[in-house]
Amino acid sequence: MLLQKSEICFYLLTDTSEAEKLLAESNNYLREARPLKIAVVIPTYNEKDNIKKIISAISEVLPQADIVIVDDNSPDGTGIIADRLSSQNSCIHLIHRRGERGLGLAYIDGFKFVLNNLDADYIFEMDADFSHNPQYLPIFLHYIQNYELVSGSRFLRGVSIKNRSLWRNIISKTTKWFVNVLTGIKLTDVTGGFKCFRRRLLEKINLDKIESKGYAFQIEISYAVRSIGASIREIPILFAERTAGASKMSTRIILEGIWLVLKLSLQRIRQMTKLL
Ligand SMILES: Nc1nc2c(ncn2[C@@H]2O[C@H](COP(=O)(O)OP(=O)(O)O)[C@@H](O)[C@H]2O)c(=O)[nH]1
Ligand SMILES: [Mg+2]
Repeated sequence: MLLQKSEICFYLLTDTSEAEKLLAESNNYLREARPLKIAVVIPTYNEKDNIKKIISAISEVLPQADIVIVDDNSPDGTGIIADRLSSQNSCIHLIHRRGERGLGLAYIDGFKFVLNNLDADYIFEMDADFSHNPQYLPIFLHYIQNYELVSGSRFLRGVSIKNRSLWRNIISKTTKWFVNVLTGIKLTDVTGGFKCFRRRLLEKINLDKIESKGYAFQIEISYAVRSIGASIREIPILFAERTAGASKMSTRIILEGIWLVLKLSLQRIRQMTKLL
């Protein structure tokens, strides 16, 4: 896959106008979003300064939403705060994970919980740190009516990331390009974590087969969705770097991502040669 001319133009340009336009538009879909049955799954690790605020912000937009917090026994007491909130509101659910921690492991437990215990038709994944603005939820729900997955993208028509250095954008965009070439996922944001799934799509994915424990989960689930041939719509989102707490990105997480991409590309080559 060669870089197209327009892609080169927009490769590093920060352009938040499309994402901001969508954010403003999202409010128009509030009325159609409110009767829908939805669940929002949020993995947390040391988010004591964000947890209460993010739950309130989601409930303000969509008061009917079930919110599933999947906490990995956070040392800062995030789980204790979430416990208190869930005892006061039956829409807030808390999964206390024990043992090995990881964003991927948390999402798998969260999705299984929703499928087994809640009647949500639309299931979101999003971060606790306000990098994903809950005001976007109605517009995701608008688009999901015609697709099986709606994925928020930071790299659709320019880079819509606030407060991030140029070099991090270079690394992110280059990584995404390689992942797409090697795995054939073909999304502008393969590691994005703001997504809305139709329930039927999540039911079709064999969650027990997903092996990524960390952030590589986002690539692996995107690959699984593509393999099923599900319909995907990407929409531009404004991604703001967190202002409270710290990122949990680590070398181990990056290495797991590289290993996964190599594995998926081999798998893809094997499938392609079988077809010949
Ligand atoms: N349960 C759980 N959540 C995690 C873990 N690592 C990160 N998270 C959560 O995943 C979301 C994204 O993580 P973050 O550190 O902000 O990633 P970044 O935005 O890429 O720097 C946040 O809500 C984190 O609290 C983990 O090991 N376990
Ligand atoms: Mg973050």
